[in-house]
Amino acid sequence: MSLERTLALVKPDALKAGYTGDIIKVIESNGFRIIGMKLIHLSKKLAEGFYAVHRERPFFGPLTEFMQSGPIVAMILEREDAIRKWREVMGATDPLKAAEGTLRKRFGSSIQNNATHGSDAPETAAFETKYFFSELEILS
Ligand code: FUP
Repeated sequence: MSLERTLALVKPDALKAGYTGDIIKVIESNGFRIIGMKLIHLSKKLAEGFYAVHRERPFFGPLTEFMQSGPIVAMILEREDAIRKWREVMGATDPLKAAEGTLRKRFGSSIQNNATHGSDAPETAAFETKYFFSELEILS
């Protein structure tokens, strides 16, 4: 299987609580190569653009408000099967339903404040990595 890329975010709740280091440790120990990384504080508009697919959902307003409530860390992760593997490491969207030992179980506190983000398909990974990174910010 060839190398694949996915977008990972440390969301505002996890960064504020000081979990960034623990999350990066888990990323590295699971064989991902971090090929892009930055600290950003999203505006409401940028948070809305990122989650545009959820525009019609009832949680869109609170979710985008949360995503602009504080800084985040954005990363591009590379490994074989990166998209599926990163979602496995994160666990289910709702921390209450996430498996023991997963990041969302360990560091998330609600379905909205769930500590991390990961792309869910190759098309979304392509959109999301471009949303945060230009070519010259990505290691080859
Ligand atoms: P995931 O791919 O696991 O991040 O989950 P979704 O794409 O379904 O949802 C994206 C984000 O919307 C979640 F990370 C958190 C938020 N969300 C809510 O706030 N409430 C919900 O009921 C569902 C999702």
